[in-house]
Amino acid sequence: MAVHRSLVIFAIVAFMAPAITLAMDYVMGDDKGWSLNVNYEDWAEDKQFYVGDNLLFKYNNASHNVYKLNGDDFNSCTVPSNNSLGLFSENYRIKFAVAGKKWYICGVTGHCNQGMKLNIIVLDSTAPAAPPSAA
Ligand SMILES: *[C@@H]1O[C@H](CO)[C@@H](O)[C@H](O)[C@H]1NC(C)=O
Ligand SMILES: *[C@@H]1O[C@H](CO)[C@@H](O)[C@H](O)[C@H]1NC(C)=O
Ligand SMILES: [Cu+2]
Repeated sequence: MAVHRSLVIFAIVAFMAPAITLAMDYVMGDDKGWSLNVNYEDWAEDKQFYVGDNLLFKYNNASHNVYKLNGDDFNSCTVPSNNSLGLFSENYRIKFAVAGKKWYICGVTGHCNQGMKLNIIVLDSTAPAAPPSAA
């Protein structure tokens, strides 16, 4: 029956659509980079991050750095004492490997409290999209 055939095709397209989404490259703060006086909550607000996407931190490493934290340390702006958790190279590119919440701050004294912090949720790109509403 024709109806069934078109439903099947629609279902296949809906199923495959997320899989063909291309990985995105994001630059933290766009042309402002990773620095003071940028609102990273605003920057992230209209973006949806997926596994496989890249996030590039561009900064002068004489002035800034990047630490990936857990949620508690993020909320209190606690810089880990373990230096090996920090990223100190300029132009640091992070590729999201697993879905979930991610927390990043600058570990220079006071910078996290002044807004150098980003809290995002990375979604699994292979998860099925929301079911289409019945036509
Ligand atoms: C510091 O972090 C690294 C990477 O997670 C880990 O391998 C190492 O054991 C940690 N060192 C201390 C003293 O916690
Ligand atoms: C700053 O970044 C450069 C280039 O990535 C690197 O060679 C240098 O060691 C870094 N400096 C510090 C203080 O980590
Ligand atoms: Cu900083």
